[in-house]
Amino acid sequence: MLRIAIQNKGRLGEESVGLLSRVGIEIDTAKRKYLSKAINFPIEILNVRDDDIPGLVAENSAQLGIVGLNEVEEKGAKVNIVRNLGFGACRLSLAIPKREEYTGPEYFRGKRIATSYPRILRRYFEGLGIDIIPVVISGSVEITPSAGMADAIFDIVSSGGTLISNGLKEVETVMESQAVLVANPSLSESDRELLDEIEFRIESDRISRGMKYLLMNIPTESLEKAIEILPAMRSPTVLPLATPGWHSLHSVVESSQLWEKVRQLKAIGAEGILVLSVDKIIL
Ligand code: PRT
Ligand code: ZN
Repeated sequence: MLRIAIQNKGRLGEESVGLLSRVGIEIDTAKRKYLSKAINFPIEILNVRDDDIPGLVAENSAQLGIVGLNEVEEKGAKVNIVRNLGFGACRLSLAIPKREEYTGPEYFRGKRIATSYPRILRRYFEGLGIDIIPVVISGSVEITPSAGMADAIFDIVSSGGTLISNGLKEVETVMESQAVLVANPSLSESDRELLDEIEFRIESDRISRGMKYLLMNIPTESLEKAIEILPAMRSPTVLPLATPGWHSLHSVVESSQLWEKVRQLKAIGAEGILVLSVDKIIL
């Protein structure tokens, strides 16, 4: 049976369950156990700490996993990165006390840098030929400079609020990260087929999330202009209304462009505009 490892709680847990549910892999969240079977897809869900996911997938205890790219890189696990999943975005950055003057990466020569990501940190400075002193710590990295335990930190940043409230400033971004779907490199034929199906569904979900379905009535003389405003997947659907001189127009637009398109359509006489969410788009 194909098995997918996801974070049991934390920042990625809920989003991982949400993504699986949107692609038709439902888990009974009321009784989320260490190992549970999906209700409607031949897959088992393994709920674990995020640190364990790269290793479990590399050892084939789970064939798939959802985990931050930062964890995959740090563990150096032999897994295939199948795709980005568009959530859990963050970066791994170097930060120093804000009163310090930053002079470029040379600043860090001989400095103590606290981190939970020693492997990525070492690799970065080895690449630059700069010797540093890693101070490995598993949590609360941001307090180490003020506690006199380190001169700088190398940690995950998303909004940057934690750095600011600890009197630190971000000076180098070493890596961008987000949640990724990972797979064991030697999947069986049947697991490969299931992964293809999951990937196909994730892609449909991704496309549809940024789209809205638009329906409106449009005066027939404005039809051509309306079709120019709305570049649909092939072309918009146009249906004559019972009232002469009017048509109904259906199309799909990117959410980010919705209000601009609505403004343009109203300007050419569109009426009764309906905006609907798109559940899935299968191209
Ligand atoms: O218990 P378990 O080991 O499973 O969880 P964990 O505590 O190790 O991980 P968790 O749940 O905190 O994070 C899981 C993954 O979420 C990380 O590996 C990243 O890929 C991703 N992620 C995204 C983040 C953040 N954003 C983030 N902001 N992980 C941690 N943070 C921390 C950051 O270090 C800072 O201390 O959140 C704090 C707030 O960040 P700011 O910059 O918004 O203030
Ligand atoms: Zn963790």
